[in-house]
Amino acid sequence: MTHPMLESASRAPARTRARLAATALAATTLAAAAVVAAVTTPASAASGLGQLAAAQGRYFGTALANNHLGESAYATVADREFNSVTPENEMKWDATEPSRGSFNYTGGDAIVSHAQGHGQSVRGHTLVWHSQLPSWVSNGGFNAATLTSVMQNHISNVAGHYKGKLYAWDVVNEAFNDDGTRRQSVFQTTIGDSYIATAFQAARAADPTAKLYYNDYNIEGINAKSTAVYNMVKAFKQQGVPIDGVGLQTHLILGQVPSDLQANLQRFADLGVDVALTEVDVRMQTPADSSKLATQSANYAALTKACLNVARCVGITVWGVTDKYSWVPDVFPGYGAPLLFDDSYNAKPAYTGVSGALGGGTSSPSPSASPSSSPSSSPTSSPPPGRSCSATYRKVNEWNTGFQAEVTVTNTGSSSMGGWTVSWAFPNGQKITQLWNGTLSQSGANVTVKNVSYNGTVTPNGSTTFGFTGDWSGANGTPSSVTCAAS
Ligand code: 9MR
Repeated sequence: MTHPMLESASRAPARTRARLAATALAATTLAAAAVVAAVTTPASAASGLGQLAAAQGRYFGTALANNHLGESAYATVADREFNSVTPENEMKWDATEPSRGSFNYTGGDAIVSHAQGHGQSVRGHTLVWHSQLPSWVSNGGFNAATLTSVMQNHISNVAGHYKGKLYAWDVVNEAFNDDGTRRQSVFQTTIGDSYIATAFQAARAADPTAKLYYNDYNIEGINAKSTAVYNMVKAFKQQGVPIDGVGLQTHLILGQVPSDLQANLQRFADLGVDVALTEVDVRMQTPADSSKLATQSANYAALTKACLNVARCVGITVWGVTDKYSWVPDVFPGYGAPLLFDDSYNAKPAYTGVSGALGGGTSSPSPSASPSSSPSSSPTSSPPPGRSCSATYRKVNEWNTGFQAEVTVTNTGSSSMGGWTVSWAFPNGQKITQLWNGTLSQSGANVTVKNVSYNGTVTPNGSTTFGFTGDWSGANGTPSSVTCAAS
């Protein structure tokens, strides 16, 4: 399988655009973000792909660019479909520390605030990378000790600024060559191999709750590069270097989903780390046609299934909301159309490929996604003999004012149950905003969730899971007791 290196073409146009976004558009971005916040419902969790993924205990995210949030179609699709976002450029070194010791969080803060207002968790991207690195770092002529402290200072400031607000950080990005050797970045040539472990230690110290990821491209299949990353992660786990996950960027070419993607995800997971597909796109030679779009749909379905088949594959992020703003045509002339929505924000066949793989229907999204219904609860009676169940509550994710949790219902009885009712009281006034795989009724702190038609029947020792997103403030404690009644 050949995956041309991303460096094979100039990134100059994209860089120019990124710089524009960071400077000239900064003021309009803020104004645009304010307008968006004013006209959308705050704290509405994503529907669409995000909701489907959440029902599978995963997230489905997108790269988000501040300078497009003022375009209503862009924001509408982003907020309807995705429950995780990655700032496309706003948290990179050139944006956050353009000159030594001078930090700018304008773009990153706007993304985080938008995400918090729309029930989306945030993957921070990225702390240490050879690209979009200001020349005061790359050409600074620092010795090893000074560059180490420059790097630690950058991490402690940036990760410290977002402490507690991010789900994850891509701590180090793209540190390997395709042949498995280390990329000769300024960090590598000045500090040596140890800079990666040092970066992870600094990130953990700055934000103890963010999941810390190593992130790279062309590591989706089992090859020299992914094996080099695998060996590093294995050594880190043995040495106690704090690493929580590996991000496989997944910038693919049409028809080239590695056949060993799932096996590769699994081998990383078996080291004791989470894995995620972090920057997915599937580029094709333009113009697109129906046959290429059908192949692309199958490719997206395959990579989605590969993730779902690996328990520690926590989520998938596509690298952009719409083909219109993809980085691909700038860097690979003649290629494009790599995402789930076309230039006019119509869902492409790839969208239904993903939604079908996530267990949803194969229809295109409707403009108004319907929230879950809230029927009233009916009184519970004694369970029939031999029928009993238990329920366990697990917080999956938490951000500033929102959270996601799941409850697993297990049949602890000796006969099949035909339905279940789970109840608890929230200790801190939490409020469920959206629930899937169950019917909800919440009155004050008291929550009751009943099965829906398709998951009421559970065989002995079998289990089923429902999930939800909610709002919290002050504290977000776990309910002290979660009861389950079988019928
Ligand atoms: O999509 C990003 C684009 O807007 C920037 O101009 C470019 C600069 O290198 O970076 C793009 O995102 C990259 C990501 O941060 C890391 N992996 C490769 C992505 C595509 O180049």
